[in-house]
Amino acid sequence: MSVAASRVEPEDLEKLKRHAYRIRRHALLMGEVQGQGYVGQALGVADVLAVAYFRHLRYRADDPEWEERDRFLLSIGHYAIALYAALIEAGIVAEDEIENYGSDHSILPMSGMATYTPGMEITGGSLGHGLGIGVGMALGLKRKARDSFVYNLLSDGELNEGSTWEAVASASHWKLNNLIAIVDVNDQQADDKSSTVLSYEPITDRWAAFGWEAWRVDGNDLEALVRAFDAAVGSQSDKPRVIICDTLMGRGVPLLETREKTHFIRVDENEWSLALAQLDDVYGIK
Ligand SMILES: Cc1ncc(C[n+]2csc(CCOP(=O)(O)OP(=O)(O)O)c2C)c(N)n1
Ligand SMILES: [Mg+2]
Repeated sequence: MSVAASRVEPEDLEKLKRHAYRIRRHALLMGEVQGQGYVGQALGVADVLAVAYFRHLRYRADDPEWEERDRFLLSIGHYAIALYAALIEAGIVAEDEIENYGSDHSILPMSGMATYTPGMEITGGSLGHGLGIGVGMALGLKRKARDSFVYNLLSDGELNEGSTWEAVASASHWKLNNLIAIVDVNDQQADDKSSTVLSYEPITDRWAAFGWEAWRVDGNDLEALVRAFDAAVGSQSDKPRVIICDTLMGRGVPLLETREKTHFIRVDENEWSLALAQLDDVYGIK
């Protein structure tokens, strides 16, 4: 679908850029606590999360269960570090929780769990269930005549799951125009490149054939993301919406962008400060 129409103000982009930088920084600081983790994914989706949390999502930082909030479902439990970084940036989780990341009794466990963390709507470690839960939530909200949106961030690996496609079919059947799927296409999964394990192209046409409005953008281009999100949220159609985001794992930290096999990374102790310095460099921060 075309996304050319909406105008993006330069000051809005600057604001989003700052949030995306800080989301990346929070994620690196959490990664450093454990010395390893799904940091590449967090850096990859930081721009997507910045646009979601700082342009569109309705929430109250001091009342994460506010009934009229939009729901953001993370089905990829291993991406929790990415969502924590956004929740910290949004003021839903306190910044000083960073130092407890992944430790026993922390509210920030390495895999996302709804009962542990404010703002974490679902427990998502078993892949392929987020969109199905999203369908149920979106249907429920419609039946209660609420105007909240349900977002689900899912991964290209989750497109291998039959349950995802059942949810895709159900969403258009029920005309869930309050459901917005966001697919992180980083062409990576645990064992290999996603496109090698099971090809997913033509990805936009596949979703469209199931009755979704579909946009595909460079998921590390804030302006393109803003246009796609604005179009998806603003559409008047009765269809569910999907924004397919091509992202680069490790984005913003050159030493991690170029690392082989980035699904789960270990970073040497002395490399964390280098990674933070590279991030500052990329953003022109002294
Ligand atoms: C149902 C299920 N099968 C397998 C796994 C093991 N697993 C954890 S992460 C992962 C990779 C999934 O692909 P993707 O989310 O695209 O990986 P990434 O982009 O983070 O490398 C797998 C297979 C799981 N958590 N749940
Ligand atoms: Mg992937």
